[in-house]
Amino acid sequence: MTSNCPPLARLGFGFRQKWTATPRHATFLRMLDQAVSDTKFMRQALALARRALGCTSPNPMVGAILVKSNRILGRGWHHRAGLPHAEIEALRDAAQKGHSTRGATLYVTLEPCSTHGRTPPCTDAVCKAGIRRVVVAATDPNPVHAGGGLEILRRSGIEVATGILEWESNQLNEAFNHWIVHKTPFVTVKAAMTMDGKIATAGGESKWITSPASRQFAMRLRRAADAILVGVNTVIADNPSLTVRSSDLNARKPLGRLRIVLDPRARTPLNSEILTDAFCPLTRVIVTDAAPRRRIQALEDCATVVRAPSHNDGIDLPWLLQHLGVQGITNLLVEGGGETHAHFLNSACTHRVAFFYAPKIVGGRTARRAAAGDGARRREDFPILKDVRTTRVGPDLFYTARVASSAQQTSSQA
Ligand code: AOF
Ligand code: ZN
Repeated sequence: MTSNCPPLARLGFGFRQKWTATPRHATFLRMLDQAVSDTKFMRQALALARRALGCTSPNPMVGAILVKSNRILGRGWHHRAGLPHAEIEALRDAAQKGHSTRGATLYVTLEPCSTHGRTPPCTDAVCKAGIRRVVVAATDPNPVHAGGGLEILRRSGIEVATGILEWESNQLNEAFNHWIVHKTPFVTVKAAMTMDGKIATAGGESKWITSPASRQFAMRLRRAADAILVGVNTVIADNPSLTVRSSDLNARKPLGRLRIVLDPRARTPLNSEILTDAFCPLTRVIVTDAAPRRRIQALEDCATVVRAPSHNDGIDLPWLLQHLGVQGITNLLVEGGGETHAHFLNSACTHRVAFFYAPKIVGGRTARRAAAGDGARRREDFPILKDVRTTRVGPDLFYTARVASSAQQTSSQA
């Protein structure tokens, strides 16, 4: 076989000379060619999945593409829980365009479902459509599927390949993947701070530490979240609206998200944004037995009040996470202040941190810190971060990492 080694050429290697391949080389080239096009189409399927960012909860974001002879027949993505899954959307798209899917390859970012949920099993539709090959990025961690869909497809004679851009797919559905197994939300602690870890000046000024670019970037975190949580001191100090606003939404209205205030003694001011704006039906104030009854009654006129068990004068966070998980909250964004961050970080209730660092230094003893509280007393007690990623956002640094648990657990695992 004489060729220009097309897969390598597509990867950007410029082979000018003709190349004579043995049969083994030819097989290797075919495999390489397939790996390159699998990655290319899966990347496109992931881009489709991302279109529904913040819309599919408690379902995952999933994209699908149907391909025959290197030509795309149909595209689809899961728009919202209760609506058809990505594979069904792609099959419909192909049918609408008059394409036969017999013998086609399906690229899908998550293993096709195999049981009846809000919608029928996708494995049935894939088999009926005469698909020859299914390429999957990640298996579905949902215990009712978890590899079962792949097994059904294989038993029906369909060739199945898995693990193409698996990390990217798992990253996209990090919150769903946690919630579907643990039934509690995936918790991200987000803070915008100076290089010395201050979220406000000594005078309490917090607007604006980070750049407009970072604040826009942070809106994507809000958009991906099902609920945004703050402590009552943040409501008193900053009067935030906790809505999703975006420059690409331009003239469009802000989007509402569930807004949660940790307020053991029911101190949320009745004239605060979150109790008076158009989204107040989305506000939940979490109180404990320490809250005066009259304050609770006043809050109940504006929002939903949830009575939670207390722990060390605060809210029992594991209880709260279970309460939210039952309600289908898969992705919780904790946005301040320092005491609330510390509470989440020190009670092993945080899975990811998302920290924005502005190139500024406030200094001083009284400026508000990103993680306040008493701090860890022993080396074994502080949370350790792993899988660190950093990105420049305008003049700022965006730092995100998974919480690996406490130092003690991490060293004993090592
Ligand atoms: C797929 N493709 O696009 C999605 C899947 O209640 P249902 O019927 O919508 O099923 C929800 C479950 O299906 C969800 O928990 C997850 O395991 C899977 N999501 N599967 O084949 C899709 N969104
Ligand atoms: Zn499905």
